[in-house]
Amino acid sequence: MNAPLRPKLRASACPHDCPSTCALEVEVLDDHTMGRVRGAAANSYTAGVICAKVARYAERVHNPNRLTHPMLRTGPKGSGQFTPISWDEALDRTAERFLAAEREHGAETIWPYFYAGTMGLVMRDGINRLRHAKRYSDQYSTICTALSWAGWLAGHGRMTGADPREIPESDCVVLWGTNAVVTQVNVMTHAVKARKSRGAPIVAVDVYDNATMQQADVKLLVRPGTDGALACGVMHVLFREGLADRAYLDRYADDPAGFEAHLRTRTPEWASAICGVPAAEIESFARLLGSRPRAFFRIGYGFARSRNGAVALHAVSALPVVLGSWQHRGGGALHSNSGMFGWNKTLIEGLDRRDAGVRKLDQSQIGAILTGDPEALRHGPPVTGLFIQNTNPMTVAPDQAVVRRGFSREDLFTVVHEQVMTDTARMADIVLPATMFVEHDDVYQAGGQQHILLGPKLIEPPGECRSNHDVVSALAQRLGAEHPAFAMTAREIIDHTLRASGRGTLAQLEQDRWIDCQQPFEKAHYLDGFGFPDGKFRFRPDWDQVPGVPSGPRDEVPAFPDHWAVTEEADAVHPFRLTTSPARNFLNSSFTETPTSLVKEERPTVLIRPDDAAELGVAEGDLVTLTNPRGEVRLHAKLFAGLRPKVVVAESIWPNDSYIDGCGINTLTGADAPAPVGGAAFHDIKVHLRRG
Ligand SMILES: Nc1nc2c(c(=O)[nH]1)N[C@H]1C(S)=C(S)[C@@H](COP(=O)(O)OP(=O)(O)OC[C@H]3O[C@@H](n4cnc5c(=O)[nH]c(N)nc54)[C@H](O)[C@@H]3O)O[C@H]1N2
Ligand SMILES: Nc1nc2c(c(=O)[nH]1)N[C@H]1C(S)=C(S)[C@@H](COP(=O)(O)OP(=O)(O)OC[C@H]3O[C@@H](n4cnc5c(=O)[nH]c(N)nc54)[C@H](O)[C@@H]3O)O[C@H]1N2
Ligand code: SF4
Ligand SMILES: [Mo]
Repeated sequence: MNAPLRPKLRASACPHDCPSTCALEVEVLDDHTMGRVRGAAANSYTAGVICAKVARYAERVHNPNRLTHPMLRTGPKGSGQFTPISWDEALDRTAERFLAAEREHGAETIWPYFYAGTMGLVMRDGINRLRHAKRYSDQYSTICTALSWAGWLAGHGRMTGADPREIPESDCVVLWGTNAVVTQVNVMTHAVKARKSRGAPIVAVDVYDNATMQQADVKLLVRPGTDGALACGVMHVLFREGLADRAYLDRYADDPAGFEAHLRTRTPEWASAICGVPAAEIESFARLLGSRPRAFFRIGYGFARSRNGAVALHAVSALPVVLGSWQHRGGGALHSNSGMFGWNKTLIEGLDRRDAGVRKLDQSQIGAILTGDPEALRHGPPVTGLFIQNTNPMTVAPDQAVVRRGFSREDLFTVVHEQVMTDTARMADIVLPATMFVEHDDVYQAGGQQHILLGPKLIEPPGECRSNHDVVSALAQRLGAEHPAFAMTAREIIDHTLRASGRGTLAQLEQDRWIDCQQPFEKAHYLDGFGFPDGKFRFRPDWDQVPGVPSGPRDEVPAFPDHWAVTEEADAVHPFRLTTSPARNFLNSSFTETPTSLVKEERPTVLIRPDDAAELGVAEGDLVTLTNPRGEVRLHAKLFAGLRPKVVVAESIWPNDSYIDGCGINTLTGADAPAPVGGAAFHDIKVHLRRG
């Protein structure tokens, strides 16, 4: 059991969609007011460190822009004209419209749409209970993890990895395609310990010299979408120079000889021509790894957000296998631990009411779906009712011009349950005010570490805000949806779920603050075998076995790790490649409403190399227009040398009206579903660039 906190400091967990899932200590000033937030020093992963944006969370909770009352649209869609109404009226109107739509088109015409604005299991996933009880259209969640998880599962067969608390025991820490300083700061806490105590170098692989690269000892700057080539070039050298662990491979991999033969033509020169990293740097990185097989690969999401992302992630995740890194404490890899927890979510999600015959619509294709694309609608009825919680698709979803057209449809009835007036809430017919994490009870599970944490209600919400669970339950009652959990409190659901999952009780968790679910070393390091019947890592995966809805021609996916040339390449008209990497002071589109984050991020910008800028006649601070077949975005130039030629980076997702013409960065991203199981290729974009 952990020591009790000082008075006024209460235990909580960060609810945001961040791999760190920090254990928090929140200062409670009175029943309605919170103060500072700190990281829990006693939690072995958080270790007292959290990001600056959550440390100042009071700014978000006590924000004058919070939504506090239900509202009805009075002006045209998107006009922002609303009038306050009562909860009863808001819920009655919603139920009336949804029931009428269901009578006309069938239940699949309603699409509950959600994502991970809160990672609390009850508040995030409870919407699925309403969905299943009503047989509303299902959601295939592709916007974040589909590409990378497919790549990991293809090789490992299980979504777990090495304990990140082993990083300090590592001889080399590789941060591949994750801007950890910005997106999951705790990784750095542990990585820096390895550097201090063992002289372990930190290696960063990214497309620009970001905050993490700037702290790294070895920087590998790649062109976007070419990580498969870099990984293969490195593995070629490992085999060629006898640095591959052949004894380990014979025991733990499916076809090391076939893979070695395949790599024979993947020389550092071949890789360099594709990824832009000089061949000499590829060779020395390979030798560094070969001399330090106790290497920890923290494999991020960023480099998988390309049309070849699943194959690239599989290729990178093959590296610690070739090195035999998994055999060592402090070695191996972590992408996500989300397969570790063994939850029984029947009650939360109403899985006992699920009808597998109901159509599943691709979250990332919300634009095509709302504009009536028959393929995207799986040849079913149009979507005429949307109920949205925890996500802001008008800003974050790809192919924004199409998304906007969809939301503008007069015959679409949209209900958005939100904390603040987002671009999506502005398109709603009814807006409902939501609680924030300190105002409701929930339980959280980490992705980038191994704890289950409790986030209890600490203060009263402002105005008439209600939690997701309360709103889902109130709607269920009016819609005739039946399930025992609609009549339970969030606390009862948490207690029941913990028990059903073999994780104790709510009372116990309340006392202990968190549960460390780390698997034993042998299992976490796959020393008892990878997640396939023969226990072997797959260099040659069977993509048909990877869970998810198939998309694209799977038979065209390369047999072995490789550079798969299906990215959106630059061409004569669009000579630049763009990535839309995350901003330090925002979290996706969250925190774009907090004053300090806004001041720190200043305004939407695009990073351009000085020589590229000079060629275009662009100077620091100039307005530039980025164009591609999907649309046009105008923002300001920032000259930045740490990029490969003809690569530009637009950090952060601002609200759409922060851009000169009101078109946000996702106007440029594509919503086509990459093979093998879909996903969103947010960093795989060709653009034309001009001054003005
Ligand atoms: N401050 C902050 N924190 C966040 C978020 C945020 O928006 N802001 N978002 C949260 C969410 S939802 C998630 S899923 C995680 C994601 O966190 P990460 O795993 O870090 O993934 P990304 O944010 O997509 O991108 C990480 C890095 O990948 C780089 N990248 C892009 N394309 C390529 C490529 O082709 N190759 C290589 N090697 N690198 C590439 C980007 O430039 C960026 O620096 O972070 C979470 N944490
Ligand atoms: N260009 C570009 N686009 C991207 C990305 C990128 O790297 N580049 N990253 C993508 C990724 S990885 C992701 S995960 C998505 C994320 O995109 P979103 O899922 O839309 O995440 P956020 O922008 O943080 O928006 C979450 C919303 O949920 C609301 N919210 C939070 N808690 C609650 C709650 O308890 N109840 C209710 N009702 N609402 C709540 C917040 O106020 C916020 O407006 O964006 C994707 N979009
Ligand atoms: S680092 Fe991530 S989990 Fe930790 S407080 Fe910040 S947003 Fe939350
Ligand atoms: Mo994400």
